[in-house]
Amino acid sequence: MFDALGSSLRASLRRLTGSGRISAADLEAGLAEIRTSLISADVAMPVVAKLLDRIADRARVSEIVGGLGAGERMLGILHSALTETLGGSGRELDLRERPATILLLGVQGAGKTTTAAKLAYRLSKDGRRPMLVAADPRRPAAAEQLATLAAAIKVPMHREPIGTPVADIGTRAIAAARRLGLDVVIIDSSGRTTLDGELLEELRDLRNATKPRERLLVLDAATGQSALTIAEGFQSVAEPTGLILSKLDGDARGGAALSIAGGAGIPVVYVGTGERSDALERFHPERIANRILDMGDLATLAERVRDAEIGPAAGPDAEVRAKAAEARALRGGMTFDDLLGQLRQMSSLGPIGQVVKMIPGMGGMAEQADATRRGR
Ligand SMILES: Nc1nc2c(ncn2[C@@H]2O[C@H](COP(=O)(O)OP(=O)(O)OP(=O)(O)O)[C@@H](O)[C@H]2O)c(=O)[nH]1
Ligand SMILES: [Mg+2]
Repeated sequence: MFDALGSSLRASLRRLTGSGRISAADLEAGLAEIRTSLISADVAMPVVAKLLDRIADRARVSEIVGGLGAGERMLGILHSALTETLGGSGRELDLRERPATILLLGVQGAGKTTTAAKLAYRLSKDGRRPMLVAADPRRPAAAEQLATLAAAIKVPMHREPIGTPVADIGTRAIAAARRLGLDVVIIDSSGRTTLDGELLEELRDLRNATKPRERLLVLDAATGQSALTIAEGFQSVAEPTGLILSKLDGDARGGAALSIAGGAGIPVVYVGTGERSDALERFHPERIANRILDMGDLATLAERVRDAEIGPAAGPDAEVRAKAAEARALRGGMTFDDLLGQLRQMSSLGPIGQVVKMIPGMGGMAEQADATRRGR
């Protein structure tokens, strides 16, 4: 993800800052190039406009024109404009209630059920005790799918016979979670190809009965800008508190994430990057901006390493070692041993292409390697 957007933005930046000094005309030309990069990566027009305004304002304020060190400052400006457009400081889920209730919403096939399992897996790794709830009153297959996923990640699941009203499923599930001493209830609702009245009514019932503090709208990144229309459709009945962008692994150009995060007015809390239950990442706007600009994302890489090292096979001091490695990585002082340790863990970290790009400067190298392979 973000490959095409990242490489064309970086190319514009290199051309703009190659001479070390930027004239007013250079800046205009640079902004025009950045605009083209964004549009060809499929970033929605209002988001393009917002981003360019931010860049232009900051460039003027910092009097970048004519100054020395313009390259670094321009990179800094682009980075902070991207971070802000992607949602600023990001957002944590509010899980203070006991049990905390999370309702997952979305149109058919958006990735709700898969995401419900991913979220349960992540929360149980974080020391929570989640329960999954199948709240599709019509399709037996929906509950079956959730049951299979729940069994694989060893998380309890609540289901009721077909035809049970969703409000009853919700309230009984919460009561069961309380009885079992579970602290998070994740409700997987049913999807529909269109946002018809029946679906919206069902969601309203479910919301009224369960009063979920978190109502997370799952949007398929591959649907691009139409995801924004879907988000609007859910606004009146569910008032989503956060977005989860699924299938970001398929968003090669990277425009969808930027369009949705910058255009929906609802913070993105997680992104799905694959079909496996561990393919869910917290959405940190700043880290994503790092990745787009090939400044690496060592923080996310370090978290993945820690998650992998604290798996069941890890030794007693695994957490201590992982924390030390994380601290070194964040200071930029990753040692060869750390890197070696990480290479050994590679299979548990996810696809190697995704991992390599989190290392500063490696995104560009991966592109060069691709280009060489293709004989360019
Ligand atoms: N590559 C990839 N595939 C995903 C991701 N999230 C979900 N999928 C796939 O998308 C398809 C639909 O996912 P579901 O979780 O069943 O979607 P849903 O919203 O529950 O669908 P309905 O219940 O029918 O409305 C499945 O084949 C998933 O494996 C992701 O982050 N990456
Ligand atoms: Mg489903």
